[in-house]
Amino acid sequence: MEIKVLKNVMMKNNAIGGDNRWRLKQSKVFSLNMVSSPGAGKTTLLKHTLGRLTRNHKVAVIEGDLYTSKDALALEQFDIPLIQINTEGGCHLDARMISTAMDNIDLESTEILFIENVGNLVCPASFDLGEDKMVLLYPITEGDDKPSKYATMFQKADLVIINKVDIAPYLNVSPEKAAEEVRKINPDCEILTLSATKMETLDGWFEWIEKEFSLKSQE
Ligand SMILES: Nc1nc2c(ncn2[C@@H]2O[C@H](COP(=O)(O)OP(=O)(O)OP(=O)(O)O)[C@@H](O)[C@H]2O)c(=O)[nH]1
Ligand SMILES: [Mg+2]
Repeated sequence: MEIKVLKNVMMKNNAIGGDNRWRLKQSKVFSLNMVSSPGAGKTTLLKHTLGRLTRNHKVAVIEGDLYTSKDALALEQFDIPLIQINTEGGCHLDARMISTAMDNIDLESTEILFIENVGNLVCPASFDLGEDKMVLLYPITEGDDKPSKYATMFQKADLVIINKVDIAPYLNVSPEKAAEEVRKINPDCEILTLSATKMETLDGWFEWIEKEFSLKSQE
């Protein structure tokens, strides 16, 4: 009985996720769902990313958080559409929340939409939001053995960003080993290694966004 209820919830979410994807495609918006465990560096990376991308792209952001608006406030300096969703304890964003947020964004005037999901390495994997790409931030500070332990999230990711590599020398962890572990779980995803706090390490990330944005524009 419980399994049936859960199935219904997932089916409904996936249907709305499909609608979201169609709306985004109609408006030629390239969308990214940024997922990770808490504190992995999503907002830090977004801040640097907006600093660069808003020079030549029309960007919008949907911020997901349990209770606060801290992450949205961290991005307030940018003159962009910025929607905060509070899940009030919910461990993930769902497609309906994104649909409602999208109602408040002029999609025709948007090229790239970033969605920062709630910090959680399990639940967001099951909820399609309608995004084009799922980007998983994997901070090396959590250890280089996490991909097999949280396999679903790693399997679903289109891009895995191994973050906080500046701290790796101080811990008993290896970014190379972490990348090997990611490959074992998801041989097809792209992998980048960087420090979200260091602008000089972000070129590969910016190139990946431009490449994927350009592919989306040609669809
Ligand atoms: N040393 C170092 N610190 C980092 C790096 N990236 C993020 N941090 C720090 O990690 C902490 C958490 O970063 P956030 O950007 O808030 O992480 P988040 O994923 O948005 O966190 P939640 O939204 O709470 O899940 C902050 O103190 C950042 O300065 C990095 O590459 N290197
Ligand atoms: Mg954040």
